[in-house]
Amino acid sequence: MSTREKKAPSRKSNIFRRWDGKLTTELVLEPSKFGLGHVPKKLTPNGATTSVCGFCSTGCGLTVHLRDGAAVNLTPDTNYPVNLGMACPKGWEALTPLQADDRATIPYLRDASGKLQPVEWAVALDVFCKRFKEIQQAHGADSVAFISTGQMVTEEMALLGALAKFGMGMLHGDGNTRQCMATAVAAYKQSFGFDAPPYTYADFEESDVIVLVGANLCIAHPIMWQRVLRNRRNPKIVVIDPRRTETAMNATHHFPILPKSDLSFFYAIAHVLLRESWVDAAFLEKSTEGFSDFAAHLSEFSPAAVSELCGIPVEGMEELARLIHEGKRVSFWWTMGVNQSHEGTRVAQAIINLALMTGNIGKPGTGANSITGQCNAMGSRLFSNTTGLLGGHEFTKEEHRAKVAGILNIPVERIPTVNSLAYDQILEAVRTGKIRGLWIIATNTAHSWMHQNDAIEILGKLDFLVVQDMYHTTETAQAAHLVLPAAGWGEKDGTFINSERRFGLAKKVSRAPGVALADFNIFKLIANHWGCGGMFSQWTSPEATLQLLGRISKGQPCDISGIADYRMIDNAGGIQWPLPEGTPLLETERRLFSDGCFYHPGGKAKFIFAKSTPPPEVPDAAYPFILLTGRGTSAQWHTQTRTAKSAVLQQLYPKELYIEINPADAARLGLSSGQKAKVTSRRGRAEANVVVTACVNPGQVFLPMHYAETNRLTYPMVDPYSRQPSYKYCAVRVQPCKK
Ligand SMILES: Nc1nc2c(c(=O)[nH]1)N[C@H]1C(S)=C(S)[C@@H](COP(=O)(O)OP(=O)(O)OC[C@H]3O[C@@H](n4cnc5c(=O)[nH]c(N)nc54)[C@H](O)[C@@H]3O)O[C@H]1N2
Ligand SMILES: Nc1nc2c(c(=O)[nH]1)N[C@H]1C(S)=C(S)[C@@H](COP(=O)(O)OP(=O)(O)OC[C@H]3O[C@@H](n4cnc5c(=O)[nH]c(N)nc54)[C@H](O)[C@@H]3O)O[C@H]1N2
Ligand code: SF4
Ligand SMILES: [Mo]
Repeated sequence: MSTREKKAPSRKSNIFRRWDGKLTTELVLEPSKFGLGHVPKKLTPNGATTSVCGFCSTGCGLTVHLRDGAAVNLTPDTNYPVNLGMACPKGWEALTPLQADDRATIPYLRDASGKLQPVEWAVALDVFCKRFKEIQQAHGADSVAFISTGQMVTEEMALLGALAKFGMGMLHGDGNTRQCMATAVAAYKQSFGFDAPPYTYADFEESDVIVLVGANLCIAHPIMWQRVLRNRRNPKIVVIDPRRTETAMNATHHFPILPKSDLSFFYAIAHVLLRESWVDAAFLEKSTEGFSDFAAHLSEFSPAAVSELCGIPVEGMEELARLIHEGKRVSFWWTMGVNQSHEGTRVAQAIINLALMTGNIGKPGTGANSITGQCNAMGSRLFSNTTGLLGGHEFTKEEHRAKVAGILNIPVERIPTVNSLAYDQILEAVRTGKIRGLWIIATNTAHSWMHQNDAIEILGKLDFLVVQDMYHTTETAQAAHLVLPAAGWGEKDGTFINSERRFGLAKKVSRAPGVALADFNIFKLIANHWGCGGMFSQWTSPEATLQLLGRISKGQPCDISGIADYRMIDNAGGIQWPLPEGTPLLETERRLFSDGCFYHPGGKAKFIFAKSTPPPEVPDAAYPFILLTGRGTSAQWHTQTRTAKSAVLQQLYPKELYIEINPADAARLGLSSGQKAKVTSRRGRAEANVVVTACVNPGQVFLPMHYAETNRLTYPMVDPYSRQPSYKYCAVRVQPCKK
């Protein structure tokens, strides 16, 4: 290279038209000089780098356009195998929430008068360690616990879990993934022997019959829905959802099942398949066990016997069974309509059973497929050290503890031998005074937990509550004694694992405001301050951490020891687990179980089933409606700490809480659209704007979860196997508000 070439400016200007039509100038930069992150930025010719979205579990690839090394805007990545150039409104607007005025830019400590006051990091770290240590000394190591998230990068959640449990001696830590994916985890573990969603997104395109259960893809996973639309096989699209959702409107078949009647409904479908001998006997024999018991269980679930309970005519159930039989490739997908239920684990397994008995698994366009929620719910399930030991291991297995301790080079006694309490049990232990210190990271309990008034009261009992968040204004941060300011998506490096088990790389493309730090760095600082920093000497960077996790995962179903480094993930367009060391990465899309072998000893999947039980609170004369809750629009994310900060997104959703109610009910109550209604449950009340719509059936109403009021009403109950809350069923009363 000549001197002239070397000195030639490394920038080139270009004019780009943004998605909103505005023109913008992009500059091509040398990433090593101006790059903000530790990751070498894969430069595209126009001065941009790649990343993956930090909202939902679809895990879309984004092209982030840079100026002076920092993000100026973004566009969907046209080469990424997940989204193929598409993104939903949240993805397009992902950079905007980083600029919000209420970012936590410095730690805050509650002063004697009860006000949160800004303090230096040194003070925050001192108080953090002193208060938690005092509590542990007075009440035992397990009197302090943590609640983590599915929204940090894998490396951060792993470091948090290791620091809290191995370093600080906590026994109990759970995550908001409990609210979301715990049911799928429990169902897969019991049925397949490991928590393993088997599919790849290509299965949406390769199915003849796509069965969506309690999943509103058009709103919650819009880009997965785009993958459905790319299906060229003219598929039957079946939606099983009490509401006529946007997805149901676009389906070929909609079964508006009565809420929480799924278990009997799916047993009836299985009953018909068995009655007609529409089963895959060879697959049952080779790859499953327990089918004959299941077959006996099905005898009482004829369509006629359950039709009334499910609100679906006999012919409807017969038709669905026929569709499943006639479809060469049938895929079953479920989301929160199933997971959030008092008997969700068994419902998920009823769906799994349908795939098993018809041999619809391990082949293109098939599968019993749980769709995840948050960008890194899968990371939380396998690598957060909360419900399971790092890398899909078990705390209760001596050989697992020894293996992990050996690789981490820590004394094996530092690893707890018992499982954590679940989220609801941690809160219960706070209520009874057993847990007195709580560290909440990247979740907004005071808004998103069920029976909110009670949850807030419980948080108020804590001797010391630390909240680590991007914003100091969240409902939970407002209840904290100490707020630690965290960098968010786009301000740090690391990996997310999407719904189809794909590791994607998120990069630092923007500086965190003030003295906010990446969660990874906060955890490292705390480790040093606590006095256990030496245990984490191998955890030098997020990338080194992923390599460490790769070594830990060796030999597990989620083995990722073949992922060499971040560059490999970036260049490959993401990498699905498993990828054991030495395995060549030949394809961009892979599914599990193509050999018909599952993870139980013996390799067989199990048929698991149970009697159905009614939910604990059902409508009565005083509270005559069933309250359903869920996602409202594709522009709103959960408790709205991020999406409420974008003026563009604000145009796309109603500002205030609204309630959807059927025209017949509205007429009876004298309610019309635009009016305000009072919604009351035995636990709380809310005011909502009335939306009269036939999309909800008579006797049911729907409230979106994005408004804080909704969870004042919800009933505190969990599935017994997964301990996941059942957010989608309780009894409420609806009345016009007095003018
Ligand atoms: N825009 C947007 N997208 C998101 C999110 C977001 O906040 N905003 N969150 C992400 C997360 S974390 C998650 S977990 C997913 C959730 O994604 P989804 O589960 O698709 O969303 P929900 O609206 O919670 O629930 C889905 C449907 O379940 C139905 N349902 C309720 N009760 C029952 C029942 O008893 N049986 C059946 N069969 N269906 C029932 C509801 O009517 C609802 O339409 O979305 C992810 N994507
Ligand atoms: N009624 C009802 N309630 C529900 C549901 C429902 O369907 N109905 N769905 C449930 C489900 S599936 C879910 S997943 C939960 C979600 O519930 P939450 O997890 O409470 O919701 P989020 O608003 O996503 O909260 C994430 C928090 O993390 C912060 N954050 C984001 N990125 C980072 C980061 O990198 N570092 C740090 N430290 N903080 C960060 C955000 O500012 C925000 O405060 O809600 C559950 N609640
Ligand atoms: S679909 Fe999910 S991952 Fe894709 S852009 Fe939207 S929020 Fe991000
Ligand atoms: Mo979720």
